[in-house]
Amino acid sequence: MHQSLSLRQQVADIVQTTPVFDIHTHLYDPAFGGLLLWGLDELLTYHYLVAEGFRYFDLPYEKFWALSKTQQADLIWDALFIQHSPLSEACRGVLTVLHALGLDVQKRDLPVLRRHFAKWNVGDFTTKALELANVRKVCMTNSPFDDLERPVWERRFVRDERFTAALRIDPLLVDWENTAPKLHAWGYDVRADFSGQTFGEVRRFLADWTRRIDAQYCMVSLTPDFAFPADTPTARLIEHAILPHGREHGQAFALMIGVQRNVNPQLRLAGDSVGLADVGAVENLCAQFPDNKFLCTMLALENQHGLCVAARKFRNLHIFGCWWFLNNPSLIKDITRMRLELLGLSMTPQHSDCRVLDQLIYKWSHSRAIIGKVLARKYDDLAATGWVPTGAEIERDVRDLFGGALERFLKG
Ligand code: RAT
Ligand code: ZN
Repeated sequence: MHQSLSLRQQVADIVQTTPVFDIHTHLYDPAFGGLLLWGLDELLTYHYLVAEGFRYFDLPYEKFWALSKTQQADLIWDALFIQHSPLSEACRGVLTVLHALGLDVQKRDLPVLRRHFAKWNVGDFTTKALELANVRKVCMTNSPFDDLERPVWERRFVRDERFTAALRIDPLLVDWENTAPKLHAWGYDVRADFSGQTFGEVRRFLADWTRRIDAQYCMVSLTPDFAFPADTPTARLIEHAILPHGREHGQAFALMIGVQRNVNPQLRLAGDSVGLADVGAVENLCAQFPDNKFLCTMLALENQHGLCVAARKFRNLHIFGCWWFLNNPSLIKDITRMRLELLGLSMTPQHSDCRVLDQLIYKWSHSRAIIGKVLARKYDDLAATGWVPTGAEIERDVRDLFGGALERFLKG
């Protein structure tokens, strides 16, 4: 019993002190200026909280959107923190951040809390957030189709090495009709009907952007009805452009599957929902293209077991994260335990999906606590057989879970 208690403490300590590579976020290198969101009003207007706020607000959607960010934050604070206790995971996250920054949340004094943030500059705050979260590196989500982001890449800038890039290509795969003319305007000889040099030219576009941003992987989010093989522009582009590009550049393709976009457009960014996807599509990709590497996360809880089983069948598949509506303690616990039981350490249990820098602090503090407990139980089970892990073995394993296994997968 005594040994088991100290083993648990040892695992908890190692999980706390091992730095993380956060493999999917919506944060930006500070060189992107205003695109890197941070501070209290951004925290309060996170789209997870906007969705929760509207459960209580008694005002039309347009009225909310017409308000300034500060006014929106005021409304959310009042509805979700003052009028009701902030029990949801996204609400609790705001409090974890404030507490970690040494602020007194007990007074429930929003103006005082705001004044604290006014003292920071973005450079120092970036370092502070990364330190408090114990994150060594974050991967951004970088879209050449984003009109605010693209010019920054085109101008070029000195990279902050704590921020790596991922090439995000949703419009290319899910809106070919409107994207083909854009590529054409940018000098790529593509045709809407895929004739001529279209696939080669899409590959040239992918190669140009891979080089320009030094993309660690190429990524897309897809609806639950994603099918492969299929006679759709999405499937054709994947087969004839994305995957040949991936093989040529040794670049993995990350699929985030199961988001139903805009089920309530009036909620804007907060208006997406979830649907059950077909794990078979991912298995088909892995089987048909063994020389490609795939990363995958799925949004529906009901898909998690099937996805684990798929990863057991295909070593070119690395599964990651408890994405979005799954990023809740109860679900992280169950999903992580199941993944350890089915896949051992050959997966990445969590990414943060942060949109606001400060969120790194809570997302990793909350996830670390759960992953640590789940892992400690697993080592306890081993210890009961007489196989007691050494400190070095636990450190090695946690490094793998916190980005090391993924880095090896991407390089391999
Ligand atoms: O989690 C989120 O913030 C979502 O809005 C999405 O950005 C999702 O993570 C995605 O990458 O599509
Ligand atoms: Zn995301």
